[in-house]
Amino acid sequence: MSTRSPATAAPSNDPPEQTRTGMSKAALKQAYIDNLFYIQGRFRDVASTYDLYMAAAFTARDRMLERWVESAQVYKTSHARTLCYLSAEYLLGPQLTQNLVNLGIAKVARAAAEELSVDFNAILEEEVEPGLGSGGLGRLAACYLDSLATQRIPAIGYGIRYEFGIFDQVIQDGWQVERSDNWLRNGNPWELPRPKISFAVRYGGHTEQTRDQEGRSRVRWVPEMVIKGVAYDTPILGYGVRNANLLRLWKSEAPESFDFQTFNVGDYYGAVHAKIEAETISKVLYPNDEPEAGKELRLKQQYFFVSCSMQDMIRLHRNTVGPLETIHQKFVVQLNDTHPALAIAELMRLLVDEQAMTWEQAWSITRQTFCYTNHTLLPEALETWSLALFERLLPRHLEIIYAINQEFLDQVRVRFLGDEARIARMSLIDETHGRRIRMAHLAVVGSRAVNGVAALHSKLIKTTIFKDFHELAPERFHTVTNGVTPRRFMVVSNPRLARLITATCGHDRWIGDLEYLRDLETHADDPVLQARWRQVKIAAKRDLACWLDHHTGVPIDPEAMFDIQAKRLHEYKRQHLKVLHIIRLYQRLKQDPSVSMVPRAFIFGGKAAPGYVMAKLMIKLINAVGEVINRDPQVNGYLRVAFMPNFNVKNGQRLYPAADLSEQISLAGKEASGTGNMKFSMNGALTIGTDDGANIEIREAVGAENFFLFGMTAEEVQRKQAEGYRPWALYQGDAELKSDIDLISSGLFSHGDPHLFRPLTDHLIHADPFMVLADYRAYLECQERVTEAYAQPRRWDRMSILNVARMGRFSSDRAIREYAERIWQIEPVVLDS
Ligand code: F58
Repeated sequence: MSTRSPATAAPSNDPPEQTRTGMSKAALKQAYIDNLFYIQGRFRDVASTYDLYMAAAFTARDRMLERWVESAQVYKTSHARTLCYLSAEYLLGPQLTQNLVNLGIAKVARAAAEELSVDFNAILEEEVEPGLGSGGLGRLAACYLDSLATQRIPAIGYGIRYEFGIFDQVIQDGWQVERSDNWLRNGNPWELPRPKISFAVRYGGHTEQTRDQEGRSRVRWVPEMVIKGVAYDTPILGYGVRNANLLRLWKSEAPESFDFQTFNVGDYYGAVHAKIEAETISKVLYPNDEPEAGKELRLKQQYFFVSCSMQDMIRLHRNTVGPLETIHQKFVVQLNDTHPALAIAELMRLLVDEQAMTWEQAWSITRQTFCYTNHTLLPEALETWSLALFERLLPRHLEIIYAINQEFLDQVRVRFLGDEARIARMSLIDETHGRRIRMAHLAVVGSRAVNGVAALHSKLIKTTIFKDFHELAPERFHTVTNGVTPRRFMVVSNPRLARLITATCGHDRWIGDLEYLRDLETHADDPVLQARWRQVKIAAKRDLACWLDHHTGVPIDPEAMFDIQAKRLHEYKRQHLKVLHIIRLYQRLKQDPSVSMVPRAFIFGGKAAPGYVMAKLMIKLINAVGEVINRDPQVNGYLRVAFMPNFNVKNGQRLYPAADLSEQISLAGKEASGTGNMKFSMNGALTIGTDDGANIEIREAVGAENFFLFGMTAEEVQRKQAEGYRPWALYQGDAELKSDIDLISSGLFSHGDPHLFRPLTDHLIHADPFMVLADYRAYLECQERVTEAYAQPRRWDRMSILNVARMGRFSSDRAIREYAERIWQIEPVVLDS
């Protein structure tokens, strides 16, 4: 391409009005060159990879906008009932391929780019992902956006446009080091700023009692600080439909008036400070899954985005339907965990204080509007806010919460006469840990539906953290097992497998309706399919091995079994149980070098919260064990250990297709659902897992004979803990276990330093809150069964094919249909094509 005129890039037979958004290869080529010229200001021959990426993104976006505008119009004129999904996190991952797939032009766009001598894989590598989430919860929100559009449910996702998303993880000397994620530095082609859609958000100050013109008593909030939230919109396409929904993220800014006011009285530095303070609110995502301790900025963030979102919802309702009394008929608000639960108090404030509605009517509307999903049972992860902090930042909301609480506890009193202990347990205010607001209780009391994210989890919330609430109103409790989108986690991340499935089934209907994967079942024993299945897997393993070699320097044989654990680092997820298994195999080989073993590559990925010392030590341990094993010629023909740095959506997409074995080994009762378990299984990995979260349902779906189950059940865990768990006795009673732990303490993995891993080994031996030692033996035995199965390739292939064939239930499309029918009562809106 040496042309100097962007308009002559390719002869086109399309009518002129089609070339801007046409889908033919010629139209795409023309659009690509036009976008390169008119948006990036570049000719093809001087364009950088980044310019080429941006041109490709804008070419896709132009085509998305057409569907988006059409959807907005149809939703508006049909007065469609709409879902507002409130989530503090959206872990979107790279957008380009996903959008091309959902536009139905992935193949032709690649061909068009290649005809322009663009290396498509290189531009995909150039893409920076919006890491606006830290783990499963944020990624679930992104999967649900995809499925909401695909299921034609009118929806708006509301959240925060963090300037810095989840940190980038680099590994230095085996330790995690955090680097800030400046994902916006080169611009974001997928978003549209909406400077005119902005709302004031207030903080601090005090409240005053006043009277309105009719003499009714009212509350006026006199804030100390006012900032502005500005909307940034990202279109979200459905697959196989024309529907497109909206992700609206709020950025915090200083309102000009505020800024100038201070400036005019001569306080220049004060004005600048106020501006910085305002902008700080949407600056950075909190990566912690550690206990919250007075994180003022985080509370500010939560209020910031729910206030903007509730104000926007009211504005939209006014623009379309009208009377506020019907807002709960137009909108349902789904709270993704408790982080947006303040929306309940904020809607009350807006309706009562600003719209002059009576408390009773406002409460009735609010109670019919919200639904709440719980994602954790871990007591330390349940959000609470200190009353003092809350009062200082949100004095009016505290009054509202008190009023809600009083009314609620009065009901409880009447229902359970004299049961004061119950009142204390159910109160929105925890008086036992220095007066704190229990956000989960606010979410339950203010919602008409509460759900857990897997069957076991939903059962457990009803018998533990929400037992009293369940006794009060059992009909409000539901379960919706999580799901993941097969577009991203199969079609985008594993195109080879997607092609093989389509060829085998004779159709690609499975992409839009994952139950069609069942068509694979009858082929599970077909040797031809099995051979191809194996080729697809080995090709993905080769890709991953190459990437890992390049990024970690650990060479891995693609013929080895790829045994992968990729998820946030946390003691309850028990990466250290996996490490003990590796050490056992290592010791076995060292003691008897003639022992024959199926070669395994142990691959880990995951970030630790920056303040979670034990999780960071676990990363160091994995790398330290890897260092010793990988360079020991006596064992490294059989064992390799690699830690993939910076596990995020993009890197996850390299792992799922390449896994033979998926490690889902949390202590039973602790993992609410898990979604990585689904992603691995959909890509043909077999699972070794505990009786926990969605593992249980995956096992039921794929068949017990196609799943490696081990360890205690949640009930056994509870029983053992009640009886008094003594890890020390287990350590003393199992010679192999003792020698594995002792090897860590010996300093072998720490250049002779016996102290480095002491906090970890001591904690295991003396406390072991997640019962690693109790499941150790069962885990090793189960791994023996894995080895045995892997040594029989045809059996393994059959199991792998059946796993994929039976994963239909774990599509996020199914989950969204369940929410829409059972919880939201929202009908799909079909757009004519
Ligand atoms: C996860 N929670 C659950 N929280 O642990 C997992 O079992 C479940 O599959 C998933 O939600 C989706 O339901 C989770 O990812 C967070 O990331 C929080 C974000 C905010 C800070 C505290 C952790």
